[in-house]
Amino acid sequence: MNILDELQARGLVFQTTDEKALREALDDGGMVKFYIGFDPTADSLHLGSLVPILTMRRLQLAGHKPIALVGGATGLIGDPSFKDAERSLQTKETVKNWSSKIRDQLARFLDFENGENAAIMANNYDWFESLTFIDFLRDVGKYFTVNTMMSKESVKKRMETGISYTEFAYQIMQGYDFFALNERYGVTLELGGSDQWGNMTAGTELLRRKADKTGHVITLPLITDSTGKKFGKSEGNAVWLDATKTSPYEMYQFWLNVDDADAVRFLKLFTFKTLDEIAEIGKAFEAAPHERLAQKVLAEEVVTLIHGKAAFEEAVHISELLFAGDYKELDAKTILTSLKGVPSYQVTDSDDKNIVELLVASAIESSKRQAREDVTNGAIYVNGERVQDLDYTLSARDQIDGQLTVIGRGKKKKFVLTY
Ligand code: 545
Repeated sequence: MNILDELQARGLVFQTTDEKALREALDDGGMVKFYIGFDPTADSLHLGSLVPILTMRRLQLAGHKPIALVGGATGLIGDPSFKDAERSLQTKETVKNWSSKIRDQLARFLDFENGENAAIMANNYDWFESLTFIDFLRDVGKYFTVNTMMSKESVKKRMETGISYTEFAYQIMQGYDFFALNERYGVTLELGGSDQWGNMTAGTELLRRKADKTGHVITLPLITDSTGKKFGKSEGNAVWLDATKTSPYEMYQFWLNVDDADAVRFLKLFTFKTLDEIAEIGKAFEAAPHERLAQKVLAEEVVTLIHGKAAFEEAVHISELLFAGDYKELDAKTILTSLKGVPSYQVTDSDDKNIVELLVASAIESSKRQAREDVTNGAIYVNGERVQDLDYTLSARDQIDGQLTVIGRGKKKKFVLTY
């Protein structure tokens, strides 16, 4: 199976330029140099970038040469693709800072050392920095008609609400990158999400007109879940690749909680398990969906890929401690993430710290009588440990990281006291 068939079989191909030509290029035994661009619009990549990143790796494993491009210049301008409104400009300093963070993240997924097809890191600031406005308009702008530029989806959508000349020009910049990377490294293929089609074909057009060369494009589908929702958010927040923004434990939980209807499809998109292996997993999963085998494999594969084996094992360990209610072994941040949405009560200095009084003050119990009964019966847990003494007084040693105490009522109900 060649790489294009493999990508198609995994559901990774949305659209391509002339498929026959693309196939020939990828099949003729030679190495194809290809690129994907990432604009530094934040200080970290998130799950939305993962399919493109892993696809780069798949192509590299198949012998082709990846160029990971950080948009140090395009990040200063702002891609209007699939944005309803004009982006606000970041300072040059911020973009520079974010560029280096994105570069470091990308570097972890590709092999930059071994063999002829070792990956290359590039930044389009390198060629845009010295390109003057006059040269840009004369040597690049001449190849684009405003008519074609206006027909691109990214621009058309904004015709009613407005688009600045700055964002309007974005597609030419991305188009010029394809040309520049072709000149520098012989790049002949660009990949990107389906939102990037217009920008990418600006590049193949420029290559054809300015250099009489053929460039190819593959777009990847934008991932949605089975309910049609945009994928990659957990409770409305992006799932970041940076462990300080989304902990490996949170990411692990994200994958464990994937819908049954999505799990096998996601194995094809997000893991390096072979299609045969995935078919096997799929069979076992269908026979016993409640065991969540597909989600477990997904969580293990992706968390290990992004954060490493040790972090994956730690995430499993944390999950087990949380499941057992063993809060003493955990830190406050992890507990708070796992107990999002659980009712909480801010304890003040004037609160009586006796267990019965606190259960009532925090509204965990509706009356002292009920509170006493639950304590005596052994239904009340402080940080996972049963407290049956009606005179128990909460003190500093019950505060995890000086920040919180988890109160359990029965096996299931949880409350958080904060300080
Ligand atoms: C710039 C110059 C080029 C080629 C591409 C670009 C970037 C491109 C773009 N891409 C998106 C992006 O998102 C920010 C991620 C970092 C926080 O805007 N114009 O930079 C996404 N891209 C990956 C996929 C995408 C796309 O990085 O292409 O479709 C998401 O799946 O939205 O010469």
